Amino acid sequence: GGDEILAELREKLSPRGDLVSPRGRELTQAVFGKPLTPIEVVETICRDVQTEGTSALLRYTESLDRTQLTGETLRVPAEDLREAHAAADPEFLESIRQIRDNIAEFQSAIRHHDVTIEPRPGVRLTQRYTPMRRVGICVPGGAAAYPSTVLMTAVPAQVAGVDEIVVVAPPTRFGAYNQDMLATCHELGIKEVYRCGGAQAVAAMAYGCDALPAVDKIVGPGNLFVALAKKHVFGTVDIDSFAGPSEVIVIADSTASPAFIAADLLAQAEHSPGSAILITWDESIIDSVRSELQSQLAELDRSDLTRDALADFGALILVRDAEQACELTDSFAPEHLHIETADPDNQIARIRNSGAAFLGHHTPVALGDYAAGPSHVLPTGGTCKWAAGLSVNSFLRSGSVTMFTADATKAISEDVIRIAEKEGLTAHARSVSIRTEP
Ligand code: HSO
Ligand code: ZN
Repeated sequence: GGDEILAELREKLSPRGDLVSPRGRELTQAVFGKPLTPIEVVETICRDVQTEGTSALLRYTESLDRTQLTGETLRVPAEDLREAHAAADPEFLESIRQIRDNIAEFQSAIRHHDVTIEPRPGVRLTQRYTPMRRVGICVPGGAAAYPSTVLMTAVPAQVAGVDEIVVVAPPTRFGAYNQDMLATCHELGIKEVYRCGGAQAVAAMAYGCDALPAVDKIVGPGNLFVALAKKHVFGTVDIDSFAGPSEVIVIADSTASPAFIAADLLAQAEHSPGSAILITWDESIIDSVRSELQSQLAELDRSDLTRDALADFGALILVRDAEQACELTDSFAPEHLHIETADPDNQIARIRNSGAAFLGHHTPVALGDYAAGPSHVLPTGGTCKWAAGLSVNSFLRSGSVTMFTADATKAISEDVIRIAEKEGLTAHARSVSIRTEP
């Protein structure tokens, strides 16, 4: 049944921080002198960066990322950012500006605004939202360059009004040396870009060091080590959601195009690892999608990686009806949900859990990945049951503001004093009665 297939996929998709892989054994032996689990690696790195600061950050950048840097060369010089921007394809920059505007328009519209009520005369209660001062963005740089991730994280932070935005990317050609990524940073006015990644970059941003002052919140995707490090430093700083391998569930009926569906599944699998699941109640769709997958795979640049990801993390699931498709989807709680049916509004209304939903035959997830407006940094692994995707509101901290007049304090004083006395906190009671007793 669909339940078992999805449960098995969830299991396979959950990265294990407590196991030593054969490759991990070799690597950790070389760097740490003994085999360590990813969790132990992250704890060691975070502790060292917290106690030793910049020197530990540089040491791990050398031993893990094979790049020798100093306190000065860690940060990308302003002229490198300028040059990357000057050398960039003007059409690429035009697209970056257009997308920035799309993101900013949506994020401004959904920004929380202060709410004030006057529930009784003389009582003013406010919930106010103020931007965080300084935030750090992790940009991945392992398997591919992601200028889109800079847009999808930095623009919401800018709309929130964050004062200082820091970008860290590993010192690789897909990371901090990627000209498209640097040009994007410059276009957005980001001046602080550091050549470091992994747990050491997260630890540096959380605890701060001479070369990289601490931030208040760390966001953005990364590999297992980045994810575990963010979890480790949570509490010292805030973090966004836990991001593991990317996922999509496509729900389709007989009105869907098998060629479109196959293209959508392949786009997700291309992330490699990426999980692509089709759920349909139309048996013929399954066969035609399967053959479309075969023919389209051959045309792709990353066809080997994509084929492997499909084999490991893909599924074509036949269900009884739309009802069952919605139930299965809801319990899986996918990062991305694409409903390719005649009446997608009907199905989305019956699904509580999805990180980002895309409706209809003409709304591929890639629109959201690159340009629509909502951020593509989304909760994976079923965590959208309680976590939201990144947005402008992720960069606002909030607090309450209360003000009472003398009369209003008098009016509420009896209740306060009664409860304070129950708690045995007579000083609390007195701080009210001193104002109300003649
Ligand atoms: N689908 C990814 C985002 C992305 N896709 C970046 C292409 N580039 C996670 O939502
Ligand atoms: Zn994507």
